[in-house]
Amino acid sequence: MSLQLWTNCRLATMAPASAYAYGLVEDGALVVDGDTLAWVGPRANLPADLLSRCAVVHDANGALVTPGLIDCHTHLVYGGDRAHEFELRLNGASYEDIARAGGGIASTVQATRAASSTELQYVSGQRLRRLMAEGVTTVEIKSGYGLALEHERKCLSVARALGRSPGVDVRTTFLGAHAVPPEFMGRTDDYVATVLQMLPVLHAEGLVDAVDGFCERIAFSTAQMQRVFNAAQALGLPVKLHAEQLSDSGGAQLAAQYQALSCDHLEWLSQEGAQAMAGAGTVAVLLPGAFYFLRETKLPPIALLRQQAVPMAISTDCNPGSSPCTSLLLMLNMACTLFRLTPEEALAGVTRNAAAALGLSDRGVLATGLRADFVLWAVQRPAELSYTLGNNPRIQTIHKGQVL
Ligand code: DI6
Ligand code: FE
Repeated sequence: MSLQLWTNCRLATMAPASAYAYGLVEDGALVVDGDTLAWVGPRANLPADLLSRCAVVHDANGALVTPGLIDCHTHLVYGGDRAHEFELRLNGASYEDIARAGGGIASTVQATRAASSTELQYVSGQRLRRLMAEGVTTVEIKSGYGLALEHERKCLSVARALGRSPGVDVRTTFLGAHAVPPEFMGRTDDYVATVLQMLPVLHAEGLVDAVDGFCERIAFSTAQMQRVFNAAQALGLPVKLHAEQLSDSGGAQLAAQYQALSCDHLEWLSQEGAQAMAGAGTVAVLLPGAFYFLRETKLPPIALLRQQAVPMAISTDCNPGSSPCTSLLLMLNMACTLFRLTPEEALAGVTRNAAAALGLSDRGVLATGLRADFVLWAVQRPAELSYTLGNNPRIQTIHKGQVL
């Protein structure tokens, strides 16, 4: 079988055990067999028999090559927008005030319910293409703006349909426990019972890869999330949690009891929460776009996460209310400037650790046997990807061995 060779590359492999920052291989080469990396290393070490089987040779001209970027936390399927609430906030209302007054997530639920699949697919596809333009090859998409069976199904089906577009993989997450819809106002436990009914139906239709919830005083309590997690566990589905975003609810400890793939946001994470996450191997997904857009001042406890060796991922949180953002490169910059991550931690956060946050062990690192998802960048140093704002140095994306 014929192979493809990429040569004359600087490889930021992101290999965890490398002696070099970013797992860097100067003057590297990659051999691709179908959709898989058949060999990764210094060009000088490329075995001659492998080289002789390479029918196609791509000269990268010294470009930096990273794993395909992974945006591991998005809500990108939604209708409408929340520009008006942005104005209200600039006139003094808080995000929580607006949510309590029936706006916020509820207003996007109304617009999403009113939108057809075709309309949702069009607007969401545009958002997805903006992420892909910056080298994203895997995206997680949550439901959570339908909040009723037919509308959650519509959103998850749109996410699955987007995942059939060339050049990208989509992982779907059921976020029925995102907010209490208007028809259940004041009856949160009844709505949780409805979530428990929706989950097995949507799972049986092949629409759910993981289950998430919003554990917060304006959303669901730990006791309510426990009911949702029990239902997920019964179906063998992994869980995630929006935890400690606006207050410390102890959501991280609960999620860790269920071996959650990730806890996300975490501005108010406690020492006990971080320890529980470390013990369970749960990834901390940090969302600097939401921190920025809501003008939060409480920083996620980065030193604590480092001390507990909790892996950190970075994501856009693409959503209309708290992070209307479709630039993962901008999130790299904000992770460094706002959260003081190093550029190497930030890049690991959108590659290796983002893969772990989705439970995917076949990508996120450039290594033999893993998926041939990678990006060529016109930069000298990997830190340039975090350093600039509004610059897109992507040259080429390769997804499953196919040049886009
Ligand atoms: N936390 C968030 O930041 C988003 N969802 C969540 O649970 C915000 C969603 C929205 O405001 O529409
Ligand atoms: Fe979110």
